[in-house]
Amino acid sequence: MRILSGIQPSGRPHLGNYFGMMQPSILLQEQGDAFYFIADYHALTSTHDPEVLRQNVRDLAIDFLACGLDPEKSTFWVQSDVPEVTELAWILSCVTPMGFLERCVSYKDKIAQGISPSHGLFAYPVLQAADILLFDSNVVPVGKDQKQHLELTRDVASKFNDRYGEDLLVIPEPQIREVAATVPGLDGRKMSKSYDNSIEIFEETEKKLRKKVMKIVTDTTAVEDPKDPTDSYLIQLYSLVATPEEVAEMEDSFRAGGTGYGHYKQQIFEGIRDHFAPMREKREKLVEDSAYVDGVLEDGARKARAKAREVIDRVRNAVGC
Ligand code: AQP
Repeated sequence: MRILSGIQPSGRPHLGNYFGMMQPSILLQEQGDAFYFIADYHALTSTHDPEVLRQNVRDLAIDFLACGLDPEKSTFWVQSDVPEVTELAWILSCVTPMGFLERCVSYKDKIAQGISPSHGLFAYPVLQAADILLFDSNVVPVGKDQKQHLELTRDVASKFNDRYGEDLLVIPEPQIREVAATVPGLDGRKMSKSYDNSIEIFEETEKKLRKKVMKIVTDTTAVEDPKDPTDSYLIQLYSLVATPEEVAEMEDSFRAGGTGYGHYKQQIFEGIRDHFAPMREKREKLVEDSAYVDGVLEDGARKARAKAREVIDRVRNAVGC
């Protein structure tokens, strides 16, 4: 089973990125042939400063390794080090009906946020399809926001196979974990780097982390009144870092009343701080060892490229190029 996923170096990773994609990817590296990459070509749609992009790529590589990505078990590379992906993206573009892309909500979302409507932003899901199909991927761990893009990938692969030959491209399955399908941000919308509502997994200081957690929106129920734990952002965030027993205790306390939201936020802050403490320690060591990080990415690119060549040769042969 090949597992594949990617993450954009468009800023520091947050709880949504971690619980939606990084943590499941790390867990899955025990169960199959794991392929993970840093999507720098994708980040070009929003990050236009080359120095910032380079720094983000390096930081994200360190973050992912600190969180438990094991280069002995996973192939880990930077997207642009395997340029065959852009070749496949073009070939797939030629089988992708415009209607598929016009339906994608993420493009409309980004435009609404004020990102300039480039062709890259519009065609982004085709590059994403190429990312996945270039490696014969079977399983793709992602957050719920990527569900539509995964469906598009499957549809594009089917179109390609219908036109050029059955079984040429492997049809992948998304894997979306219920508990972290959409991690809420400070304002209750999806946590996102571009909504300015995120809690980074490695906030600079404990004080900053606490301050952010204290900003999570809540309703105006008085301290003494019972509170509804259903659909509470606080419960959703706590579930990510607490045991089921601890979550049940918080839910009971909500229903009983007599405790203010500030108290729950303090528990969430401590849960996040403790969850990431060992990773933060590992990160500090990795920051000092850039030769190791470079070596991991170079090695990963070599392995990923060998697989990519196999698939691109098969595809070129099929289309007549
Ligand atoms: N809030 C979230 N809940 C669950 N999963 C999430 N992911 C992102 N936000 C949440 C998952 O993280 C993976 C990598 O995402 P990405 O950085 O490549 O792009 P994104 O989905 O667009 O994440 P952001 O933070 O919203 O980035 P910007 O603002 O740059 O667009 C994906 O698997 C995603 O599902």
